Amino acid sequence: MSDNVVALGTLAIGSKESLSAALAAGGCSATGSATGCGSKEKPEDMDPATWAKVKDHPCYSEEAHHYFARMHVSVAPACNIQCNYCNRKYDCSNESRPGVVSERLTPEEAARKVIAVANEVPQLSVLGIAGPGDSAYDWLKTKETFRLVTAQIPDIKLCLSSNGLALPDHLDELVEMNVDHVTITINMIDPEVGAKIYPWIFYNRKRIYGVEASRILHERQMEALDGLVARGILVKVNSVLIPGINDAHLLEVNREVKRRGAFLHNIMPLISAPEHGTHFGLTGQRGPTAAELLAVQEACAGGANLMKHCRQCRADAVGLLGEDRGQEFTLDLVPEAPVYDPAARETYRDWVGAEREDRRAAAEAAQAKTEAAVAASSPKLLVAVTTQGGGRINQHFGHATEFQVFEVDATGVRFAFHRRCDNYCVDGGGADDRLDRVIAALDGIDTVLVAKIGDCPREGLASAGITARDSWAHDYIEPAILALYRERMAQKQAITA
Ligand code: CLF
Ligand code: SF4
Repeated sequence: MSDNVVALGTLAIGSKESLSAALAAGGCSATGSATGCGSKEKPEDMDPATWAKVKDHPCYSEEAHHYFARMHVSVAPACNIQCNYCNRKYDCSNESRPGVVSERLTPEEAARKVIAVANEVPQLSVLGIAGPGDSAYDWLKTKETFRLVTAQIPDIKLCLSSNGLALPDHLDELVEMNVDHVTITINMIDPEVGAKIYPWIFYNRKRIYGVEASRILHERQMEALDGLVARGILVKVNSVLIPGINDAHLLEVNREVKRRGAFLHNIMPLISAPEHGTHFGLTGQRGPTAAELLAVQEACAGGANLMKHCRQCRADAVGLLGEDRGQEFTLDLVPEAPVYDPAARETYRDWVGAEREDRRAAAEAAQAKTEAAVAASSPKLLVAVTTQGGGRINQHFGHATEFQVFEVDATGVRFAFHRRCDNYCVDGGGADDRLDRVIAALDGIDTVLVAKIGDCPREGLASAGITARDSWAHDYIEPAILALYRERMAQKQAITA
């Protein structure tokens, strides 16, 4: 196994007590990337049927992605459209960052891999097909993969991502297959805008170009969205934000998909570089800055619910969002004929149920305390945390390759965004150039909460105006941030008094 593994992903499944202890401990023995985010969806926020569908899905519930993992199997290489941000040699940009998939799988190979992962990764709750082409166009492979897997792991959630063109042909089959979650990538509702993103589509055995191609794509996407919503399937809409092409237009997309019943809207930044070999990469079309992405997301407030914890996964990603354990489960590493053993996943689920309740209760108590102590008009703070899952501050500063950033004010704690960077600590020691990059990644952040940090990086951060604290090491994220907030507001009050 790779050593670049989130500790949560490598929990040995023993008793519930040992799981709690392992998660709370975190610490030096654990290396790798952080995951998690801070949604406050609760059972009472939605109807029971919807809650049952989202509560264990790491993409549809921000809270769930502290606890649950997805895996993608790359069984669908064929695609029926051309996006200017894709060159087909790479993962589907619908659901992944550019990077070739390690291997393309047959449905039988995919099922073998899923069973092997389910035996090793108790957090696994979702099987997704997100390319590297289009899952609805390469339908027979998608369908056969789902059939083979659910025959052995009936409780796994099935999820697919598509450009939408072929989706209307499979709506009833999706219901029959118990697919609860479908993502459609919708970058436009105006074909004139679409013509700048899609040079052609392949539809009804013909290649169609220009505005006409985008008009058909748009109509099929809307037909798919309406048909899925009518059948009770949760639809997430992914939109790639392309500066100068659809940035302002995405507000209209957001309003339209909300009107039609999309459950979530995920506005993702275009990833574009000449070395990707895409049309946009080669013609200098840039992706948005973090501020531009945030501005579009903020402009969409009040429209369709926004997903902010997307990690733009590879089409063969395995693990919690933000981690990539795919290389641990290549075909040459998994058993020839694994037999599924449900024990680990069942034990894990029982434990997570209790842990989530505990965390929610702690967050609610901390919120009540904050409202009693802090004026409603108190300013907002941005606080970063290092976490390796479980909703806790359980990662050392030097190991973090990602910071979860939360905004906090008197009304509560909300996940805001994540920032990636290289981990500061390499081979047991810190690296100055890496600290500079971490400081750049933490630009605008008031305080970073960590499980542990050395004097050197603490001082380096302080000189850049960022406070590092390990006072809430291994605690739940929300109560810790609220405790910090109360402390800071009390200090502020003392200064002004
Ligand atoms: Fe995969 Fe997509 Fe299903 Fe999730 S990913 S098919 S909905 S199981 Fe998730 Fe990855 Fe973002 Fe996609 S973080 S790229 S939204
Ligand atoms: Fe590439 Fe996906 Fe677009 Fe097809 S739908 S061209 S695979 S990004």
